[in-house]
Amino acid sequence: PSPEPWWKSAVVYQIYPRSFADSDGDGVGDLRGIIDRLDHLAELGVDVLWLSPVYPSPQDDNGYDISDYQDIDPSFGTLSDFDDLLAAVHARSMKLVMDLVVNHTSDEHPWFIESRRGPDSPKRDWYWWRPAREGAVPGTPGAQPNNWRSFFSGSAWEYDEPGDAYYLHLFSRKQPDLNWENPEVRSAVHRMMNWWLDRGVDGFRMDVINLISKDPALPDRTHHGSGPRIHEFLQEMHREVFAGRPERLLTVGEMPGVTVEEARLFTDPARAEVDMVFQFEHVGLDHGDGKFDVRPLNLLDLKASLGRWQDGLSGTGWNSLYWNNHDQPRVVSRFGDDGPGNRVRSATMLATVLHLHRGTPYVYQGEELGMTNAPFTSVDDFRDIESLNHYAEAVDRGTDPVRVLAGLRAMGRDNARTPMQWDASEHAGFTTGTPWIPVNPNHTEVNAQAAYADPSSVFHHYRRLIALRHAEPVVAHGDFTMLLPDDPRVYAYTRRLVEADGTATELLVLGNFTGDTAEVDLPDDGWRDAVALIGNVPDTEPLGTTVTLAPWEARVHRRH
Ligand code: ISL
Repeated sequence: PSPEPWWKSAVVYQIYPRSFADSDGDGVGDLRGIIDRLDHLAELGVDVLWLSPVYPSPQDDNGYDISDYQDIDPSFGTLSDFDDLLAAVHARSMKLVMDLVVNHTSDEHPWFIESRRGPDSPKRDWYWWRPAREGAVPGTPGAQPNNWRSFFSGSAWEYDEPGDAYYLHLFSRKQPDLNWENPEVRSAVHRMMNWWLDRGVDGFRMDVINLISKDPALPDRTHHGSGPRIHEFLQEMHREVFAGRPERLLTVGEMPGVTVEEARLFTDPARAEVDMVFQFEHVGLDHGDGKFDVRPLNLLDLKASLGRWQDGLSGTGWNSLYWNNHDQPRVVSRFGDDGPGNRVRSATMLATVLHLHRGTPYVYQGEELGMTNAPFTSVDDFRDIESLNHYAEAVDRGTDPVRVLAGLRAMGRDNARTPMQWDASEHAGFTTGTPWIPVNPNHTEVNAQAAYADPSSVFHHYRRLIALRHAEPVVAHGDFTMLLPDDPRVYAYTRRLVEADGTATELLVLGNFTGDTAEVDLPDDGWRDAVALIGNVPDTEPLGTTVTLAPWEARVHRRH
């Protein structure tokens, strides 16, 4: 049998370069800043860095609108800085994964500038151009080619007068969608990917990759999802880019709306599509009816959802595990308690419960410090295009601005985008200039320097979790069994691996998702002598058949 791929026992760390570390005082993080902070990541023990986009971009969507795929934006540095970063990462035995944003380009990309010239442009068909609806006056309300809505509010169609046609943009109007039906588009993307891999990068995180295939008839509908040729496109990409390479790379496809049944197909190694996907089910459980509407998380829903993904991909596919990224609110504020009394305890409980699942964990910058949501007070505090567009549209529709703001405060993407909190100094050690978005005032307490000095900090807990994955094969490779699916307070499961010599190793993972003491009955009394491997409460009682968990307590025990 072929050996397990390395990324099954790896932990990935996501860097949002804008907000990580600024080396030149312009208030925006950069590549040199990352190089200066690599010790932090090596100390944490992560195996892979994923960089959010650093390519030239008008920054309409913080770099997810790319105007040149094969260079570095001057605000982040140069290609030679990039090569230095890559060498420094490799010198520490870490890997580097790039963000691949190819559902759309910037409207300032030369491909789109050319395409926009008119119907005779040789690149006209590289994007989705369509006339107004039959009988409608172009450019007037309701004349759009179909009813598709942009993820960033409003119609997904923008009327372009020079060519008297609309172009499709599932995100901002500065992010026109590429037409993957056109084979020239696909081979241009493959060439670009090969260029980065030849440069030495170790894989790609693929932005909204399930959206690249669209039904060419573009029928009216309410949801965007995977189109009819998605599997074909990914298999072709695998052949053209990954198959011929001697080294094993990492690919993870971000796929809004993907179901576990689809994910099983996407991640089945025999189909050669992607190694794993980012699914959205578990981060949608606390959404209300409208965008950014919040409702409290029901733990039973979370267990049912993550448990279904564990079962659904077992034996065939592979899960990615995440609480946070640059699009999601901070998990300690969302599913934990970010007040001073419980912040560390709940952040470490959440980390433990996530990292002990079967799959590859992703840590988003600042998560390892227990960074919290930002105390935004007015709409002027937000920078994110999705948040600003939504606010304008909702208020325009007559929604109470106070209510819209409350939603943004809880769910808005800028919560995750405030600068990394390195120390207690004025701008948290992020920059000597004025940060592009203010640092969270709690950086005076919540920061890396303070965390290093405190053995019970969130940082050291993440470090121990990552070390545990590297040391204990059952963490990466064991089977998963959910326990107590109907307990509304405690998340409980086991992992089990039969080693080559026939001995079985089993882990028991318990996490109290409440601020109250919680008691649970274990399914058997064979955990009595189980070794405590990691936990977030000192001097706990040994396990009996009944366990009493302190508020937000997490523990992991091992037996043979
Ligand atoms: O963010 C969302 C809703 O709040 C998702 O529905 C959406 O699918 C997600 O934003 C997609 O994310 C990726 O592509 C976007 C970019 O803005 C995000 O930052 C990126 O992660 C467009 O490139």
